[in-house]
Amino acid sequence: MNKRALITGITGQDGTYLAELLLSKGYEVHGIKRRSSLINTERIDHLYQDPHEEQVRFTLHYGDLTDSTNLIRIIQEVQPDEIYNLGAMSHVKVSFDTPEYTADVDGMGTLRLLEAVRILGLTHKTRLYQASTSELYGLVQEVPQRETTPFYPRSPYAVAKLYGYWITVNYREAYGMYACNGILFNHESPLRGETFVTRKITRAAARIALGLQEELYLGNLDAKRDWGHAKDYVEAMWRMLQQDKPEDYVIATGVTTTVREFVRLAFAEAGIDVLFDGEGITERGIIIACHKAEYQLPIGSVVVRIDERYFRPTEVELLIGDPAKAKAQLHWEPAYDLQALVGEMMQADLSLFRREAYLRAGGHLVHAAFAD
Ligand code: NDP
Ligand code: GDR
Repeated sequence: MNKRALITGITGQDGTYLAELLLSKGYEVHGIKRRSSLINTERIDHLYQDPHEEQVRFTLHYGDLTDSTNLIRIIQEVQPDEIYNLGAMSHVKVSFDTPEYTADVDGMGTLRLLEAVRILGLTHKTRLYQASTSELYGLVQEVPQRETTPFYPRSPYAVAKLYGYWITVNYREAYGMYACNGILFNHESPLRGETFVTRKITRAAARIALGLQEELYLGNLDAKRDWGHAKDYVEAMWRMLQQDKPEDYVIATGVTTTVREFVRLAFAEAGIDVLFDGEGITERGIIIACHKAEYQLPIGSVVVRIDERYFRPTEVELLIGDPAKAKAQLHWEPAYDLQALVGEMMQADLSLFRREAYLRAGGHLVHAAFAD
């Protein structure tokens, strides 16, 4: 019999790559999607299977991590071998605006899932993966950060995820559940949400190169992140649930890069060389060369400006992970380095916005794509 997996957050970046991976391994995949006024399944539409066909291996259920009766019903119906809890209000800056909701979904939501498994008597059948995060490390205590590094969360998001982390450990210890935390460092891809910094940058670099936009507004350019590719990271999630014994693992590349450097790399992929003038809060990124951009931009044009709105009340300045445990025990190795990641994201956004440029040139499009 094929294994059966249930994924919360299946409509997100990681949910999509994980569903693809599990389907390729022969799993029957069930996902929880939220009801929304507009269709929110764009990332997974290519996986859709008509429920009227025979041997359907991909099924979506309406649900929400704030609704425990819904979770209990779905888990009872699906009887999953594995649950991947990827659903979350995942934007750190937005969590300062919606702290209570974030705690409910990211913290209590994890508890609701674990309790559902326990209430249904599935603690010895169902394995659970919890999407923990490098944001738990917050204010730097030790570098590189590893499984034993103390946590010091710096946002409502990270505090909610801290609860999710410990309640997962507690259910493992109290009830003998196979439950693991993946402490994943930032991972990106062409499917990354448009308001996370990497995708915001690659979208803007592509649009500026194509003459669709003039400037990009960012916050803290000095923040350092350990960026990997989501495709590599979902492989690690799966491996964590295939071991003899449940444990928690750091998943990272071990390389850290500033936001400023990510901007340079992305624009360079579009043929635009950018120099920053280094004036702190008024810092600007200026074009110093424009070789292969499709729209010729004058040398000296300002393409990056700082907007204080994008700074966080408390920031996580430096993240760099040590994935030694995952490499040794899970035999996990990332296939992508940063250059390959930026290259793939830029190619995807350039081809996406070439379509917009074409429609605009023909007078068929009047409004711009918006991502703040
Ligand atoms: P996304 O923001 O792309 O996806 C989040 C998913 O959660 C979406 O499917 C979203 O649904 C769903 N969701 C949001 N609120 C609820 C809710 N109340 N009930 C049920 N589902 C909900 O995140 P990623 O794919 O990037 O991340 C996956 C998980 O991993 C998240 O938990 C995130 O916090 C965590 N994480 C991510 C890292 C990263 O760098 N990407 C690093 C470390 C941890 P909808 O599409 O309807 O909005
Ligand atoms: P992060 O990702 O907060 O690390 O959380 P994000 O891409 O939002 O920020 C990374 C860094 O870039 C700085 N920054 C900006 N960020 C955004 N979003 N927009 C800007 O304009 C901007 N300018 C500078 C930020 O201050 C920050 O330092 C992500 C999410 O996926 C979480 O769910 C996950 O847990 C962590 O990664 C690991």
